[in-house]
Amino acid sequence: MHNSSIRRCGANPVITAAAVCPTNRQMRVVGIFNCGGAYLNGKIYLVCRIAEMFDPVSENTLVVPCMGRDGSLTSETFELSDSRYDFSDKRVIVERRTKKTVALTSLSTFRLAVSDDGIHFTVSPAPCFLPDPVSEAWGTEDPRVTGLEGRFYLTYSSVSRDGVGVSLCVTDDFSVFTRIGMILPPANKDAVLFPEKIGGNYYLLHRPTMDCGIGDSDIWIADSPDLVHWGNHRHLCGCHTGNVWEEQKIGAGAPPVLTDRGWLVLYHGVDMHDRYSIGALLLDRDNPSTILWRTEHPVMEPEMPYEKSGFFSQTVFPCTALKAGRDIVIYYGAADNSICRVNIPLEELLV
Ligand code: MAN
Repeated sequence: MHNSSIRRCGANPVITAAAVCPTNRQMRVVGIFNCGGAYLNGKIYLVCRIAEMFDPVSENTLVVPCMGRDGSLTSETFELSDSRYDFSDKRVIVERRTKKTVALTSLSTFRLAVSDDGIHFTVSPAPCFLPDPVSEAWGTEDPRVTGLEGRFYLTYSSVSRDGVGVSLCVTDDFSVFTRIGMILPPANKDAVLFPEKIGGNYYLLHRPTMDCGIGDSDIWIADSPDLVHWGNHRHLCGCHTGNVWEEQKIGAGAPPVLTDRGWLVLYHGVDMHDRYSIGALLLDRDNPSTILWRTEHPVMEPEMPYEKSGFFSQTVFPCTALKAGRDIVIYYGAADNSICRVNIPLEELLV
């Protein structure tokens, strides 16, 4: 695919933290990024991940937000000089002895952004729903929206000290969100639902995270009779293709889009330097566990300043792909900071 076919929106980033008011006075919005979206009644609705932090009380301390058991916002304080912890990754605090993440530096929740033209968005002043105080005590992340049987289903990461699992929620109008619950236990994320049943079953792509030394963090496929009970799990595609840009791990990005040639799936691929690029897969329409085609080179890489530098630099992270005439419109998180838009002609993408 030619780089010239990729038309990043001239107004990028289309949504920045400046457009978002904090959840409360103690918090500061540090980013609005990975977002799941859909068309409804001529508008585009994006459910966006926002990340908020506390301002530092002193140069030597880090105060991190999390949900308390009673559902209120609470905090934990770390001394930056405390040698038990590694603060080198801006996103997490890691205990050196156990190599475990003991806290996230920010708390993520979801905000709705609405637009008539897909470029100018209004962001709601309150969260779509608050994280569950137990299974989401460290926040909710990376929503994907699938329009299915006239409703909109949200798959997202539920994060707590017990791990990261995949939860499901449903809305009819992007106003009231009803939780269905955790559908895949930790460690799992990057789950996307197919927008229709195939052969009488619902289908899901997901990404078990491997850290036991066997296997890789790859894309898997599962099916279900009721959207809640998932089984028939199969490994779909792996990160060890010999392509350096996706060598560390991969994960489904946006929910699959049905094309004349099959299901188009945009995914993210991560290299050994934590650089996130976008790849694409084509799956058989009637048997989506069959891969018809996969990109060898990334469809898109971090190239613009707003993609190369941010809260987590060198990151383009797609969670929405919508058909718009001959184009696929992708909304993606740029450097864990802002939301950007790019148009790619479908014909070019499938070459
Ligand atoms: C993980 C997730 C994403 C995030 C990237 C880059 O894959 O937490 O939300 O965008 O890391 O930080």
